[in-house]
Amino acid sequence: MRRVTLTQFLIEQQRAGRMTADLRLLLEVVARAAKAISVNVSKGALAGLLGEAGTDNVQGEAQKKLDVIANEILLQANEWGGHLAAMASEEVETVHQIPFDYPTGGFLLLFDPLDGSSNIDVNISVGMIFSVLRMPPSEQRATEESFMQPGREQVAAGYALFGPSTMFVLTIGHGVHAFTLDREMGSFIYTQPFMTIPEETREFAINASNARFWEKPVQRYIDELQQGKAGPRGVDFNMRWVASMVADVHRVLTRGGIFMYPMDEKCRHQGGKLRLMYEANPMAMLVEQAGGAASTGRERILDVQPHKLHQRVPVILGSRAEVERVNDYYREA
Ligand code: P6P
Repeated sequence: MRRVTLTQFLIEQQRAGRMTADLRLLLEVVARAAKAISVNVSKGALAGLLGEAGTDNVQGEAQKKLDVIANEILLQANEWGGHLAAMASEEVETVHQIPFDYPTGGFLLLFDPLDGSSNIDVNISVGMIFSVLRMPPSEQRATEESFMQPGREQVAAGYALFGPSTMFVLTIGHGVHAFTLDREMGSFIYTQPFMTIPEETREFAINASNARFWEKPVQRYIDELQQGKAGPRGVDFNMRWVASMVADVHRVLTRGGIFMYPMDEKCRHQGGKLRLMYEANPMAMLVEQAGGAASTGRERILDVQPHKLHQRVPVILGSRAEVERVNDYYREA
């Protein structure tokens, strides 16, 4: 089979009129930054990059050195290209403006530069998540308000998964496509066209230690899964929880399943655990493009109207039949 690189794939998408040259440049630059992050992540202890950076991010979380490095790689890689109006990062409290001596463009880039970073020190897969919005044409200079667009407005979304292999998975609204890094060539090779989530599943992902804090519909749903054959579902289910959203969602995209970080009493005061703009929204676009569904339990994630850059939401995503069952339990509650 002919090896198709990410560059060739993107050029073909542009020739087919599915993207502009600026969006192609943006995705190429993000993918190149993902390779640089992969090099740093894979050095691990050899580079003395593990452990705390001694600083806290806007979430008040202790920043790992690699969080800081990944954030800087993405900011510096994307500043000069002339394709962006501004950027937003989980690691930065406010909008990151393009330096005045660089040209600006029509896209807004949002990212979580290293998600699941608590797993780094124990050598478990971590990832980078990104989302692309259009800069509102009526605005001259990007502000936080420019980013306050529901996820259905995204023009592209994706992630890099730093696991046994490094993968780059993206959608521009025409299916989900996966690429695997060939480290010898330094190219992302097209390995999974049109990823599709199976309708039915036998696998669920949730942090079960929070069970006593979940809302009743989630407690009802998980209880039925755990009853297995003897319960109302009539089949046994399996559970996985990597505690790295990119790894868990990639498994769902690859072999089906449902991923849940629902509202619970511990995170209710924050509106949820996971962030809307650069975790839930990009993953929701990918999952819907792969035939699945993504909900807060009460509404479609891509319809949530954002009010703050770092706001959080409950996340229930994956095999459509399972997400719709959870939605039904919320409606019946
Ligand atoms: P918990 C990682 O910190 C993260 O944001 C997601 O990647 C992951 O799904 C979740 O939090 C894990 O949360 O409570 O299980 O540690």
